[in-house]
Amino acid sequence: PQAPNNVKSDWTCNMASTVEKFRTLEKNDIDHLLTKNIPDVPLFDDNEVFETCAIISNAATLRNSNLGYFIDQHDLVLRFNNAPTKGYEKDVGSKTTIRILNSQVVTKPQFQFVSSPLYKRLKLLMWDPSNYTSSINEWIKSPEHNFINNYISFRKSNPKSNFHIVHPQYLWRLWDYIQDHTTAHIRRNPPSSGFLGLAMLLPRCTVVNMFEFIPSERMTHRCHYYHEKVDLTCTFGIWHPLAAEKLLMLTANTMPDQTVFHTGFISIPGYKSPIC
Ligand code: NCC
Repeated sequence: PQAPNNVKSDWTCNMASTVEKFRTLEKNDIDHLLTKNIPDVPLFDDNEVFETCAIISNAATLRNSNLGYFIDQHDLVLRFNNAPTKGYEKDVGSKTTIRILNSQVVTKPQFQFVSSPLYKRLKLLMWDPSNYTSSINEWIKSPEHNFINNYISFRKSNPKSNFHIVHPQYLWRLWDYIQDHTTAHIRRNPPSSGFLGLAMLLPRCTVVNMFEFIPSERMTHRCHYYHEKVDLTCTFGIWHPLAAEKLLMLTANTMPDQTVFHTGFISIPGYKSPIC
């Protein structure tokens, strides 16, 4: 993958200067067993930067894309939730540097979070939504999904794991950013894991390639590349402001239509790009 060097993207550079700095929960944010179990090391060291980053959506349009080899060439690969690579390598690759998990995946028994090999030997970042105006104290008393016991069990059985939690108020600063840059009124629900991934990586990557966030010609009514379930809301959103997120992503894209709609990825210059 190549980093674009001659295209100006006002949107990305604007986001760099206006969105609040990516923020995870820290030990001293609140005195609680949860924060005591947060790793001493940060999710990324300040000097941990990457030339090329790939964000792999869970979209069904990845099936038969043949993008696996190209995805694995990136310096960092971000995946979401319980999306598998085994058996899908040809289309989605096999490398995973980091996974972003929503709190359902950490909490619900069906995901077997604490025991599954899917969540070992990589960086992990999870998020759970608070109310727009909630304090940390209010949120931690009644999270949307009660992930706290599983977080602590996982950390105790994998003490070397680099597993952080998004500061819940950061999610709302990202939501503010989306609403401020969208003409339509969007529902007050946090951004999807995909948009969070973009905001997390823009400061660390020269270029961020995002796979099947803008649906390609392989468009289908199915939800995920690893499942047969039909659900168009996975692609266009019902709870998350997905359509607004995708339009912002497309605005920042530097790739030609052939790449976006035929090959299946967009490319967004990161803050490390010389153009910002
Ligand atoms: O589906 P999900 O999303 O895990 O997908 C991860 C990210 O990929 C992008 N995506 C996904 C499917 C699709 N057809 N098009 C896409 O563009 C989105 O950017 C999405 O964020 C999530 O964001 O965490 C989400 O998680 C699922 C679900 O909890 C997990 O897959 C675990 O089963 C949510 N679905 C439900 O709760 C039913 C989804 O709303 C958001």
